Amino acid sequence: MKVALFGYRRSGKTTLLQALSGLDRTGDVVAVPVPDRRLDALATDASAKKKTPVALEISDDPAGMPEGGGKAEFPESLRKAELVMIVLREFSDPSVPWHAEPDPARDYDAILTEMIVADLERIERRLERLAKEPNAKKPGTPDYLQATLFSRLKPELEAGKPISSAALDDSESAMVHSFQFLTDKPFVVVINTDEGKTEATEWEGSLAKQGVSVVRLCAVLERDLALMPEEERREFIEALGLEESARDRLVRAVYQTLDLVTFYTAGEKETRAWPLRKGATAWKAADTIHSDIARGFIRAEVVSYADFEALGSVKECYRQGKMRLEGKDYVVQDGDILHIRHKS
Ligand SMILES: Nc1nc2c(ncn2[C@@H]2O[C@H](COP(=O)(O)OP(=O)(O)O)[C@@H](O)[C@H]2O)c(=O)[nH]1
Ligand SMILES: [Mg+2]
Repeated sequence: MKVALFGYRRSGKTTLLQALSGLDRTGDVVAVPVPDRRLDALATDASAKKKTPVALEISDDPAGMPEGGGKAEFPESLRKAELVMIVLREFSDPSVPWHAEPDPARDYDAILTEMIVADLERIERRLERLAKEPNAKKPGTPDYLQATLFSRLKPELEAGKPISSAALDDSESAMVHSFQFLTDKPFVVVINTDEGKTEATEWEGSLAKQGVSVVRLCAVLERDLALMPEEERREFIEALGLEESARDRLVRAVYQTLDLVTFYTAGEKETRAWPLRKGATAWKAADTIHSDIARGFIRAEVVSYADFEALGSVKECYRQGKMRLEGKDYVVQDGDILHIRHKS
């Protein structure tokens, strides 16, 4: 699960990455394990030697968007990411220079505009190439489809609309995805604010209505929390009247925005959590584990998490007939514990 941070310089991106990873020094890419109580319970039940949570691979943006104009540079890691976490600064701190009065809505618009311009340039370049391509004039060819699709997207971008808001069918989406456009990606917006400013603004509400999750946090506070020993941290979180750390809230926002569920494979050697697109089938789950397992797919043994929780162990679920055999097209449910029977 690749996630990229983006935002202005000094908006707190690197601090946020430290908060997420619990490391005071980070490289440009950090693996952030998703905290998962269900995985803990399953690993204990299986006496697992190894427990592997889902990991978000989060890349920093070392350059950052330049303040006060100047062309933004979009790193390769951002192009490759499945989701962009846009960090907006709201905290006021005279010791950290900033280009203007903090205004997350203004900065979001500026960032979105830069991304739209970058996508537009890409589309224009491609359309110029296609104009010289005889195939692009022959209906039914991939070049023709691309030329028609991109000609349709161009005015949308020119009107300031992100690609993600365009209505595309499956094959069009796939074509668009392969170009790694920036505004094709889902966003999670992080408002980096002063301690205790938890009240969402009207603007944030309107973003949420567009399907963009917004998380408010104070990156410096979260980083300090993340660097504390576990017990101390818990006391602190309680003392501050917080229910959960921002890391948990952010991970949830990413999961929601990407429309993911988690399924599990439970074993003594390894018990593992896997992310899967909501609505995906058992075959897709098998393919997530290994393409060989998908190729040899026979049946999926499925135990639902609710049954595991009620009976306390996977073995007991099997004993009491709570294991179901499902075929390739079974739609995997969040929390399902799968064992894929396959030909090798
Ligand atoms: N007061 C305050 N300072 C912050 C906060 N987040 C980051 N900073 C400070 O702002 C400066 C820039 O942060 P950094 O994470 O390096 O920003 P980046 O350029 O976006 O990576 C650092 O001195 C941070 O300590 C915050 O929530 N509150
Ligand atoms: Mg930085």
